[in-house]
Amino acid sequence: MRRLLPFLFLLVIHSSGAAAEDLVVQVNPGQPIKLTLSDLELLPHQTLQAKDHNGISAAWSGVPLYQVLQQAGVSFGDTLRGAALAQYVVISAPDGYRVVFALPELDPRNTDHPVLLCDSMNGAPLPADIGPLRIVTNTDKRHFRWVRHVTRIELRKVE
Ligand SMILES: Nc1nc2c(c(=O)[nH]1)N[C@H]1C(S)=C(S)[C@@H](COP(=O)(O)O)O[C@H]1N2
Ligand SMILES: [Mo]
Repeated sequence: MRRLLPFLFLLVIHSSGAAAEDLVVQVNPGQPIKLTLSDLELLPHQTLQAKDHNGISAAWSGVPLYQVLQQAGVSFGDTLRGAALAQYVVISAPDGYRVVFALPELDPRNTDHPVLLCDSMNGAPLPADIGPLRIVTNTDKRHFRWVRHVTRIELRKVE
């Protein structure tokens, strides 16, 4: 136990310092940026009514993904054409689950259905089994892109 103690101590320091609720946004090439839940709270939110995998309808509120990406320097609008259309966003969670959205799917000039990085449901923070951040969208009939526990958002280019 005496040998273990320093490791346990480090573990505690690590988990408090690393801030599990941090979201990393990586736009390649470039330095990743970190957004805390409070950073996200300050960004513009939208709310949509959507049924979850169990068929239960709720008001999901969050930051549209394109606005999260804008924070990391990605521009939408007239520049989203040509080669820029071959970009995609990888959303990851700590359980290894990953899904992809093509950049044009997120462009508000292209679609009326936002993909939200949700931080609340029915006016309350997301429960621990799905949050603190979850993707919610009405674009899909299936729920496979409703990623729970989102910790990483990465923009990549098709090579
Ligand atoms: N992190 C993570 N998110 C995930 C999954 C997963 O395995 N890991 N499964 C997806 C699939 S396939 C479905 S159908 C829904 C299930 O949503 P629920 O948690 O509300 O039942 O979550 C999606 N989000
Ligand atoms: Mo699923």
